[in-house]
Amino acid sequence: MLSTEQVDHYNTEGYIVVPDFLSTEQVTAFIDGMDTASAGNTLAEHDAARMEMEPNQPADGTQVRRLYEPCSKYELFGEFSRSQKMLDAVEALLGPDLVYHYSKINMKPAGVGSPVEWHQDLSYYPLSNRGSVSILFYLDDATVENGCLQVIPRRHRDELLSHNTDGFFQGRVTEAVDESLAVPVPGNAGSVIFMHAMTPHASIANTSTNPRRTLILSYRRADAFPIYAGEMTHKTEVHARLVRGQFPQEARFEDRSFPIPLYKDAIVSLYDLQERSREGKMAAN
Ligand SMILES: O=C(O)CCC(=O)C(=O)O
Repeated sequence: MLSTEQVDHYNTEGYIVVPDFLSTEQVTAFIDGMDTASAGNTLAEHDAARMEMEPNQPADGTQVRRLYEPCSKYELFGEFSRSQKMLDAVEALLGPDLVYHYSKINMKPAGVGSPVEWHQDLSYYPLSNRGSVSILFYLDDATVENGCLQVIPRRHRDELLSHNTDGFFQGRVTEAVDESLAVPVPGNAGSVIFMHAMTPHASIANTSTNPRRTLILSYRRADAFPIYAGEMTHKTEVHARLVRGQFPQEARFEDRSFPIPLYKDAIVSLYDLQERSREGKMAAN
């Protein structure tokens, strides 16, 4: 359970770190589960419905970049997403009626782990209100060197930063980010970051010799209904499910308006979208 001070910190700063949320045994079990899910896949031949590979490796390289939706595909993670400890912590932040939204595992392997550029999670999936939390569990010791999360505190109550160029969604902030305000969030394996879905965040490429594996889950208030944004809404809503409390009879609205992500081409992963954006492929022709 989170303390009142921790909840206050989350509300004020837009994030909170809790060390040792996971036991050593849980961390080991999650890493074993990830290894099993990844086994036998290579850049040239992998199950693209379940994972994305790091691009900068030989064709027979086995470095996975991301495992998709572990809490829906593997019972080890699914059970964790429904656990009382997990849901009690989320309830302390969002209230009693909770929807599980999505999960992923970002591997950030040593030497090749891709960067994640500044973005706010709600830019990807607009909701009727901002009651949405992204929860990052470090499964390795995360440091500045191996690409721990960085956040910009106290920015979650303002307007969404622009993620657009020429009206098209870029998957990353396209206006100037004052990086002097950025705070690195290191943590030991087993620690967790609860981050408001409007908190800008990023992480650098992992050029170190240590991996930085991170399990990420997201929940939202049950009265935070998705704003229909085309195919992306289907993609993210397919796994959404009520995990605690009551299904609401009303949607709660917070912002008078909210940007809708308009993709220039087919929907691709955050990494590919940000890379295409860097290369200028996401602007109008
Ligand atoms: O893995 C990271 O460092 C950041 C993760 C993230 O922001 C995302 O996957 O949306």
